[in-house]
Amino acid sequence: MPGILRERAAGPRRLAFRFLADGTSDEAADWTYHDVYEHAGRIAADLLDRELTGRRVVLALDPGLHYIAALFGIFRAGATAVPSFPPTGKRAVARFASIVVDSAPDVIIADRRLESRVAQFTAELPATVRAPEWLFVDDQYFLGFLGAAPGRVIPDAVSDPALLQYTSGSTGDPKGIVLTHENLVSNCRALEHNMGYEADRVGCTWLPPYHDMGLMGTIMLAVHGGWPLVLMSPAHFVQQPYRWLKAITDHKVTISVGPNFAFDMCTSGITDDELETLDLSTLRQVFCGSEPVSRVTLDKFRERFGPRGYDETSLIPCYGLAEATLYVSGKPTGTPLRTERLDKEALENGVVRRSGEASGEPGQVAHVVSCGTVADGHEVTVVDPETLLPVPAGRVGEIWVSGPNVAQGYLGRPDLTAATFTARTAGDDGRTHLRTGDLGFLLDGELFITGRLKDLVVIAGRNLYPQDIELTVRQAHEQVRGCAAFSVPGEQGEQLVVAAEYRGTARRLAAEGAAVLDAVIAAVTAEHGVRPAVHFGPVGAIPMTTSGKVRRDATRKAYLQGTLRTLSPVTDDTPQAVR
Ligand code: 649
Repeated sequence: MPGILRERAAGPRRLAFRFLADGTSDEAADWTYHDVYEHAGRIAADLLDRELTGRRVVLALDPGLHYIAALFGIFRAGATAVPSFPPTGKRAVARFASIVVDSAPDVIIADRRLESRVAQFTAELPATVRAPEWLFVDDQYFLGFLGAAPGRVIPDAVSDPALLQYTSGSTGDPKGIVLTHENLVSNCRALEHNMGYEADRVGCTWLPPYHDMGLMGTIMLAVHGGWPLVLMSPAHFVQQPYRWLKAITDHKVTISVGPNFAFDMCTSGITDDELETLDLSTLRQVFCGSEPVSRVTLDKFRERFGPRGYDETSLIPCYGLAEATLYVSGKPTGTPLRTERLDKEALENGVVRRSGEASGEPGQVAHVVSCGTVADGHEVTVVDPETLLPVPAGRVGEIWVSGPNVAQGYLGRPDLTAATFTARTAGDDGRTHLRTGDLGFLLDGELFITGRLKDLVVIAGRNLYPQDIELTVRQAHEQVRGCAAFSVPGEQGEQLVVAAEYRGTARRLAAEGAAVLDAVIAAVTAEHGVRPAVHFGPVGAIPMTTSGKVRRDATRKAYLQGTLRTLSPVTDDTPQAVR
């Protein structure tokens, strides 16, 4: 990656990044590739002074141009970047600490405004951990340096670790995905194969720069392709989704991206007056991935924004995961959206059966949107997770991926790495595969995602780990014993449910129930930012495996069927919206 930036910087002075500092076009800051290269040189020189080639550097800056400079500075110094969010807020600090402990960096790069909080943060680290050094960055930091000779340039070693991505893994069990420069470049090439070449491409993103989609999907892709990218911070988008579409309008953006929930936010969160100011007719590619792509969402988005120039052919449902750097599949550019109407009950049993036009109540039909064709140079095999044999056509199974986007593994976790990244089918097709933990099927060479084997709970685009939530619940009140956290479909997307075992009689729960309920709701809301529905049952109500693991899927099924044993009347079973 650093070689590509060097090449771009040596070319004509063209716009690389435009950061909308306040989320609008009023405060736009522009950098050319040359600017990026020079600012990166300042960071690289600092890291080289500390002899950090081959070492790890946590990148915890706010979204913005400095983030990009620091990322490429780390690459230029030949160090491994560990992209993170800034450690502000209780939950973020705990998660940040777990990343620092796992990745053992020599340096953390953070905004100068965090300088006064370092002591507080360091107190969170276990005593056994060597405290990393902090490098604080602000505008001043770069002044006086620009124009000076950049630091030594380390030649690209393509198979060296470039980046550690902490997208997956709970706070109690972080997993750092090791990506090489080869992985990063391969991911860009695979996406470019899908996107094709366009001379006048302009991108726009508000995605967090510390996750796979914002980092490998937008920032690196723009540098690799050499086209300008308009950026704003995720907070500015979430506060006012209008800003995203206005930026597309103002800067004649041709390519953008968002998870399904972002399209929902736009449909319901933009006023008629705001709508009048939008022109989305320049958009030729809009990627939608990272959570299930809903036909209902896309229909509503088209109805609302079609009159403002949005053409649904530009929408690209796509699928990927950080363990495969990012990209696994996407709709080929220029083709119509494809949705299959399937028999819902058959699908739940793993069978893909088209539902006839006439037959079936609406509730018995599942509308599944195609996530397109598999990335160039890659292969997807759909495998029965029990027998490890590839499933016959027309069956749902676990999605296994092979190809150059597949990462090297999880840092310091050889067993888990072997099981996840180098799996072999029972028939052994001579290849190793990444087990994604996602369920889906292939139809006419297109990939459809239907569910997930792993228990991850995704609410409004946030990945919540059931084991983290369960820990919070068990600690919330002494009368809570076992518990299971899972999600169920609600009126406003997925809703979090906590099923908890209460150590006591129904009579006692009736007496103190409100206090226990409040304690659980308050703890989960404070720790995880989502208000759960809570179901209380007696001890033994939650299904367990013989080895004592919570069977979340069985608990969820029993809850939905109404067969989960209960201790009424304090159960608050009404799912609540995300706060
Ligand atoms: C998925 C990332 C897929 C993810 C994105 C291509 C400017 C504008 C646009 C642009 C460039 C500049 O969620 C992303 C490919 C973007 C090109 C942009 O181009 N990674 S993750 O590791 O955080 O989570 C992975 C899990 O999310 C779920 C699966 O469970 C997966 O294991 N997931 C999906 N579930 C259902 N349907 C989908 N389509 C899903 N995609 C991811």
